[in-house]
Amino acid sequence: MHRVKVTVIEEALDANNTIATANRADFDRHRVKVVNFMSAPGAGKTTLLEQAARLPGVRLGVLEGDVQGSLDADRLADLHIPVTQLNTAPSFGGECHLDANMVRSSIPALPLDQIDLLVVENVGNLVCPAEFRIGEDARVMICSICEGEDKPLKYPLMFRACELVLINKVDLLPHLEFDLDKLQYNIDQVHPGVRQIVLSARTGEGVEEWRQWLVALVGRAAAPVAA
Ligand SMILES: Nc1nc2c(ncn2[C@@H]2O[C@H](COP(=O)(O)OP(=O)(O)OP(=O)(O)O)[C@@H](O)[C@H]2O)c(=O)[nH]1
Ligand SMILES: [Mg+2]
Repeated sequence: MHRVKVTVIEEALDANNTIATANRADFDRHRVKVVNFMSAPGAGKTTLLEQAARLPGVRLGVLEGDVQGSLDADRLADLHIPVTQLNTAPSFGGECHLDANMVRSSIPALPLDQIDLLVVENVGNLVCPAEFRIGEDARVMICSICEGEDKPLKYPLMFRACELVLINKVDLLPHLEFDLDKLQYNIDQVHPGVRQIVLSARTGEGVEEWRQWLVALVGRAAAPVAA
């Protein structure tokens, strides 16, 4: 019985990967690089996308994933970022993450010929989004210092799944009992050597490094889709 359960989960993830590969083929055909942008709710995803509104030589588009509503999409549209809303309720049962099929359903609405970089803001959640590939070139997460130094140890998959970890809200360090070195050590424990950028969307500290990382991604040679 237990074995059947495991098989079903594996088949579901295989099916997701097959659709992710089809998504990636569509993105590659349009020469659009894709970032899967993940974090716990409120870590600063939309705020850091607002900071990426005008990247030199890069036309940014955003696919905004939320359970419901368009609050974040409205913020980005105010900055003239082309943004497409993807709500998981009601079409996808109010899921707490985006998967490849949900992203596939949005592709006809994306202006792929008018952008170079698509950032998919995933639903705020530190667990499930990391389990589903969507056809991205890179996965990036934010850990804000309000969440505690222990989060890499408690939610390791997200930290392992990403090639870049943004440590946000460091402007709040003087007001919190928070050990930044300990967080960085814990991140390195679960994902040795992963790139980390310490920043504050509030003060702008470190934000230029984040912007440059996005610009460099667009110039990166296409890599095969990871399984
Ligand atoms: N002090 C401080 N506040 C920040 C910083 N970055 C974001 N915030 C605030 O944190 C709150 C949440 O930021 P959002 O960008 O909406 O977070 P999010 O990850 O997009 O949230 P969801 O989409 O709901 O998961 C807002 O009130 C932001 O103004 C920062 O660097 N410092
Ligand atoms: Mg947001």
